[in-house]
Amino acid sequence: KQSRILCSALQHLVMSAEEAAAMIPAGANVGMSGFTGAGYPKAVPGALAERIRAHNTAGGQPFRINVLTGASTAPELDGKLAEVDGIEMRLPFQSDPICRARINEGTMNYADYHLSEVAQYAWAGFFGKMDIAIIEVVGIREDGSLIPSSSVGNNKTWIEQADKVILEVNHTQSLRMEGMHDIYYGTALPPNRKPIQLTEPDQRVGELYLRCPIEKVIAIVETNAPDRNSPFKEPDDASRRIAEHILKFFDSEVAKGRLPENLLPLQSGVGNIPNAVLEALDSGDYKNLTAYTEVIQDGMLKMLKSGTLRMASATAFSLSPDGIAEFDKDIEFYRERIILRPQEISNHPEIARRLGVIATNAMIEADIYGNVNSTHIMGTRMMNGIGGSGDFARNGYLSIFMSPSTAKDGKISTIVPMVSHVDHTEHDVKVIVTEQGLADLRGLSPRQRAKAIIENCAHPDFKPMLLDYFERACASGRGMHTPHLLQEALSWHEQFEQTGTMRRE
Ligand code: 0RQ
Repeated sequence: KQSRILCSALQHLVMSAEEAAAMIPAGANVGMSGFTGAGYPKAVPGALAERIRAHNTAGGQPFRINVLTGASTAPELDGKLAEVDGIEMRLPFQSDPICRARINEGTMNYADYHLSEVAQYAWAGFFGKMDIAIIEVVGIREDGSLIPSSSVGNNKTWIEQADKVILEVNHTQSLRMEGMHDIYYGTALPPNRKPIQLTEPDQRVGELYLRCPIEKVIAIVETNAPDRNSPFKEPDDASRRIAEHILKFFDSEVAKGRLPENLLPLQSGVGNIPNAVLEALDSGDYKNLTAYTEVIQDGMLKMLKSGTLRMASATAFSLSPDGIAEFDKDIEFYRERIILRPQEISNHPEIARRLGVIATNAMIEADIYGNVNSTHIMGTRMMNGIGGSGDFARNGYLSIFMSPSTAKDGKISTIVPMVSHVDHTEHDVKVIVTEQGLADLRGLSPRQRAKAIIENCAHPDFKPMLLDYFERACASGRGMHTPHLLQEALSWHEQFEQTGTMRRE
């Protein structure tokens, strides 16, 4: 096995995951690497979970830590720590089923933040002192600097803020990723903040490696495990139709001269619908597109290979097993075309606004006025989190939200009178798309938006109910800017909770 720990001053710190986990005290604030199942520590969190389990079985004060990451991780991290009830506070994003259950049963605190904002809040001390950073890397260089792994996330900030650093050197991650990263060291808190000189998506403004003071490192654990990677489903009919509506919309925006022929930098959320949109773009005539996004999915690799996409900037990969195999096979090709940055830069409002990003994200539900819920099932139960969707929706040039028009076998309408939770307000949402059609909300008043959304996006089974609600709300004559029947506005959700369906037979 080739040594990946070239810094001689650090070599004596190699130890087992159990020995490293023993250095993490109860109550610690722990900043971990990891973003959408990429580049998270694979061994120490599990060893820590075992230690917590043993401690809690023996009784006494419960052993819990606060877990801060880039975004979602994997069963080896979130799953294992949540299973032993080892997490007091989790932020800023998760998608793990056990974590989700803990959050929704009220035994884990969860703070759901815009992903671009986490680093500055950490510097400002909003989360308390950072005790330990646990960071997966590909290798440690002679001078102690670190070759980042398959995600950058908040790693720069965690290393800077933490008193102590535990490194996981993962031999499964390819050393040939060296050179893909761009770690920007120019950020500061107000009033010392300066413009970020990034005016094109493919510009480099930072350094190839993570700086890490040698004296902070307390342990190094060598691992050999792949990133979590779930296979993509083939796009279903609804996703395909959503993608077709979006493509037609792009074509018409280009024809009207409102978008350039190679569009504007794309941000694409994770999941099957955003992936279907990428596939549709790839099968169309577009060439030389760019992406300024958070996550590189399989669809983007294919687009880079076909030339549809010229380059992609992100903070992490989120690939299927096939996607990883393809990436490994041809890293030299992808290294020329992909830049991985800290999430404060990949999701930076200043840059999303300057570049004019086209944001395409999935949603849980939208209301007739264009407010969007991305996070809460029936207004109370956390699904994943807002992630980066707000960073891009608020600041992008176009913000597009997408969902099938119904959920749960048609029992739920995803277009409702009033959203049961708001993540993206009517002021941030420009376009809503379902398999039924696309509503372009730009330049419309709330009542005009309601007509466009009901007409174009609602499922035919729910359209008459929505029209009836809207017409009666207008007839009430109370507030004609955004007419509502307040007693009834959330009655669809309430009925679902009571009966298991929003339908009225
Ligand atoms: O339930 O899991 O029980 O089958 O919600 O829905 O349709 O499979 O869609 O996986 O793409 O997730 C918005 C959650 C969509 C995701 C959301 C139920 C549905 C299913 C999942 P089951 P689908 P997806 C970039 C940007 C916020 C973060 C973001 C998300 C489950 O896209 O987390 O955008 N977005 N980040 O049945 C009740 C409804 C429902 C519903 C769907 N109206 N009511 N249940 N479901 N609509 C990435 C990062 O930020 C890192």
